Amino acid sequence: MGTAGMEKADCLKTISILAAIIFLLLLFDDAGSERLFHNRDHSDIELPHHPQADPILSPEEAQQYLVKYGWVAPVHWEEQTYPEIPEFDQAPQDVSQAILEGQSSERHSLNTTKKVELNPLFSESLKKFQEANGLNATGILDSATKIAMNKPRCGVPDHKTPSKRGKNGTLSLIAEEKDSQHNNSQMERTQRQKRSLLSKIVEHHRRKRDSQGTLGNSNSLSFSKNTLKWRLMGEGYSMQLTIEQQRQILKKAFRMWSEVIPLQFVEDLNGDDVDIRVGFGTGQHLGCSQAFDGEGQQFAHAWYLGDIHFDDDEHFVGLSSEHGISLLKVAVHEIGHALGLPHINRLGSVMQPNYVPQEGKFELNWEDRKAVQEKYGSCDGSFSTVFDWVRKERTSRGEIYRFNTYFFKTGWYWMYENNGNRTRFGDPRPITAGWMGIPAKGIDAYVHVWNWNIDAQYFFKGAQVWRYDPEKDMAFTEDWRKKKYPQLISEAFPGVPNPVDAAFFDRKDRLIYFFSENNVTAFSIERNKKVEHYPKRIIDVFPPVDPTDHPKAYIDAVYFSYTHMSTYFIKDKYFWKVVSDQERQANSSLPLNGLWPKKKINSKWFDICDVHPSVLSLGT
Ligand SMILES: [Ca+2]
Ligand SMILES: [Ca+2]
Ligand SMILES: [Zn+2]
Ligand SMILES: [Zn+2]
Repeated sequence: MGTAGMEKADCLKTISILAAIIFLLLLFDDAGSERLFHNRDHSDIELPHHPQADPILSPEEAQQYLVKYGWVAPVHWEEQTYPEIPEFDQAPQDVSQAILEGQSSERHSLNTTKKVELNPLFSESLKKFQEANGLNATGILDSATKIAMNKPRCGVPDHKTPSKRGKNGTLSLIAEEKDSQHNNSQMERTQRQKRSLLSKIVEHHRRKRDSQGTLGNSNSLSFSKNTLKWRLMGEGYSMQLTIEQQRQILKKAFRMWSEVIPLQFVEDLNGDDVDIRVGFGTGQHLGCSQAFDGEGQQFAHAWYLGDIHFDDDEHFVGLSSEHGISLLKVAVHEIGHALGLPHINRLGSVMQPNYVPQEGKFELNWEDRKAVQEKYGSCDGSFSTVFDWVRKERTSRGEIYRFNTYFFKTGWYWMYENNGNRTRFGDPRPITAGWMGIPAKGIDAYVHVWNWNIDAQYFFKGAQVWRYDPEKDMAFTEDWRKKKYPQLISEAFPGVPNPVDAAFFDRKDRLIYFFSENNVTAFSIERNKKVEHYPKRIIDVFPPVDPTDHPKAYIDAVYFSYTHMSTYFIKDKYFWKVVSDQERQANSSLPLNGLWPKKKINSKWFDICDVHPSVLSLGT
């Protein structure tokens, strides 16, 4: 058969297939087209529904931007929680006008005519903006500056007057409420004239709501509590993600802050005393004084200890998506404002005013942590067991040892990354999630016996001891010597009293030291028996350098740190470092095994924070 014949055959085949398709389409007329329609992803028809933010192109528009975000003069942002709601549904131009009211008369006149005169400060404030954004500080509105101004950004001004709320970073709204009643006069005076009836109603409701939450129950419901309640408001759901997704992302965002400060957040679905209200909206939204601007530019805004709003004209995406704006990242940023943080113009900070797409895992960086800890302090907990977990790793260059420090407390544990001086993101986790076969909570002590011929890890609780198998990453039920676990401490370590408060293996004298109440018992691994003349008083074996400063009894944990090459005694929120050999060589008057005066645990190990039990399982 020639090529012509082939073509003819193919052609006939195609025609018959087409005919069959047409027949099928006719047959399933309605159902077919319906199905086709529903299978589309709708992205082409959904996009035009979102009004677009007006681009900033002219010097007048640039000036409005600079005024709005506080580059001309700091903005009284917190004081405008619910100020004047425009009676006409006007959008962003109105905002800068509202901001300018009560300020200098020349600036007040800016927006009264359509053609805006440029403020003499325009060029100066533009320079500041350019400098902060890493641009040439020319004071001229060039294209690079326009691009910077049109980037997605947070609606909270970059420069605002300091908030009067929550002095010293303590969340005391009772004090604040009282304070604002006394101190209200000045703020009230400036705001009174411009307050419309509608805004008065909103304000009234807010005050009522606040007083129910804080004053209503006298002192018991103060904001000085360390658990804050938040809610995704029913009238403010996003149209883009499922409600479940929205709540999960918000939970995770709140949890990220609670991992670094002694504050916990809990979602409250129906109580009256919610502290932080979260909602999505477009344009004029949720009774808010600040209108959103359509798709682009402003994506959200928030108030200190108040509300958080997201612009639902933005394309928000969930946890795993690469396109659009990550709701998690924006939520973490806005919660930062709700906690009182300003913008931080540093690469890597979550408090940068502009949205930076996320590459890889997203965490609070050092600046974010330090900034929020300046307000709320650092976490200082006590721990039941602390140890370095050393594991062997086979690499192409041979065997190496890696270690991290673990802090156990009740049923939770944190892994501490000594290199970064911080806990792992997503901690604490339940003990059961990381350590198989040992008790789920209340571990008394851990010992790593590590010698030229022994390498064994033990966990202690009550009268029993578990041996852990690092190869299988679970507790032995029977080790290679056919010993069954858990064992009684009295059988595994004859002569050692139980329960133990703490224990550690000293690699120099190859003895395990077991601590119980005010006594310590040394145990020889090689001879498998208690060292003679023990137990002794802890204070005699580990004497204080300063006689007035010693933990004496009921030690929480003792551990040797490979990072610091030192042994530490830990009790309550303090640690005592054991005098090292080098220190004794330099100063012979120091006692052998002496304990230096105590220091706070959180002065050496940072950000070991509790999170609320309701979000414990969210850790990744
Ligand atoms: Ca927007
Ligand atoms: Ca302990
Ligand atoms: Zn912001
Ligand atoms: Zn709003």
